[in-house]
Amino acid sequence: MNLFKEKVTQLLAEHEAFLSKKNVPIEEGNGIATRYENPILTAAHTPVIWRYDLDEKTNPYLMERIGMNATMNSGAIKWGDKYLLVVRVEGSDRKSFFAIAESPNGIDNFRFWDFPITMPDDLVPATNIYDMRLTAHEDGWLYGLFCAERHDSNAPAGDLSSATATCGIARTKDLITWERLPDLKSKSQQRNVVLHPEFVDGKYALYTRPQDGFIDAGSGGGIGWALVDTMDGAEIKEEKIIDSRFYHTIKEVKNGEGPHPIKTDKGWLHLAHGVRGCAAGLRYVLYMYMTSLEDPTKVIASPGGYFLAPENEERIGDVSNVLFTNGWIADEDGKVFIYYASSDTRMHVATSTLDKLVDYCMNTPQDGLTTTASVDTLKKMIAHNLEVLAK
Ligand code: BGC
Ligand code: BMA
Repeated sequence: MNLFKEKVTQLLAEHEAFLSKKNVPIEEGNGIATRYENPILTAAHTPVIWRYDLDEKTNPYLMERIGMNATMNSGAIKWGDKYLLVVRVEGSDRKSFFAIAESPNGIDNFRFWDFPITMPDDLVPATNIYDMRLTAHEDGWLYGLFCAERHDSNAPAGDLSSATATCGIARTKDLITWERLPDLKSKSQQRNVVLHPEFVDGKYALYTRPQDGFIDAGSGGGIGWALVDTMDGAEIKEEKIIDSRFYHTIKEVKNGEGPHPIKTDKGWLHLAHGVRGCAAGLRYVLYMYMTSLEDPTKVIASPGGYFLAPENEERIGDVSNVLFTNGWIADEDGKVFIYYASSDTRMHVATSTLDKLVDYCMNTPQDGLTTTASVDTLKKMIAHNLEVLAK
């Protein structure tokens, strides 16, 4: 074997060993969800055949030719007996694209399929697309809703940063061939739009996030809800806020639905992100809530505070102090795999169960919105515990 071939063989073998590493749960925690020792996907997990030209003639120094910067905000679905993520991969050129990574157990051994997703861009081309929410809808299609970002054509000359956010829509039956549908029509900009898995009153139901500008939620009061007649030319005519933002909470500045909610016998279980501002910039944490099975616009449980916030290495990355989620999987046995990204850099998994998460939502005290209310809640718990311990 020549030296180049040897180097390629070694590169592939080292990558394979890296992908095969076992992930182990971190045992200490808060009893609600279990984190794992290693991120499940990083830029280094992207295939060698994406990054290196393996031809000695065109790459004699065996250098990376296409840089990968990050793997983050991934949609998730159980596909047969495999755990699939539609990963937001970001190249070193700052373009995000979707690629599928597959694991046999949901916690390690994630491997990317050879080719990224070819997303048709035939209607109104976008500059960047990201953060896909997957929904296997009862109409038989698997939908992917994502953010389509374009330079704002009304921006003054020289302003190369103003952009618009719109909800892109595509559907597939096999995750390989995607049909692009027209972007969602809405009076406001939209990011974090999610398709509810069931028809409601014979219509498609969307969780929305109206926003005044590209970054600012502004007068958009929180997570919204809209019914549309079709997904092929979907248009929001009426939108109602179902999960509002409040002053001095973890979702003061913005909030957005994560993946679509999971149906339980106690109600729809929701996972979302909440954002607040601070001197260090925006801080993104995850929170949960539940809505009624009879009326999915009615919030029936709203545990106070965050469910997961950035910890340790999760705090640091390209956009630090961010946890973001747009994918989870509930197995038949009730185990839940929560896929979240940290600091727009890497993907992690946390596991729990439907029973625990419903208990968490139903029995965690609500945010009383003031210090006095929080201290009252705390005092009740302490007094009760002292009674219990004295028995
Ligand atoms: C980035 C997103 C981000 C958004 C708002 C986009 O350009 O790609 O990750 O959420 O800006 O900050
Ligand atoms: C956004 C999201 C994510 C990202 C986050 C932090 O608004 O839609 O794409 O993780 O900001 O940059």
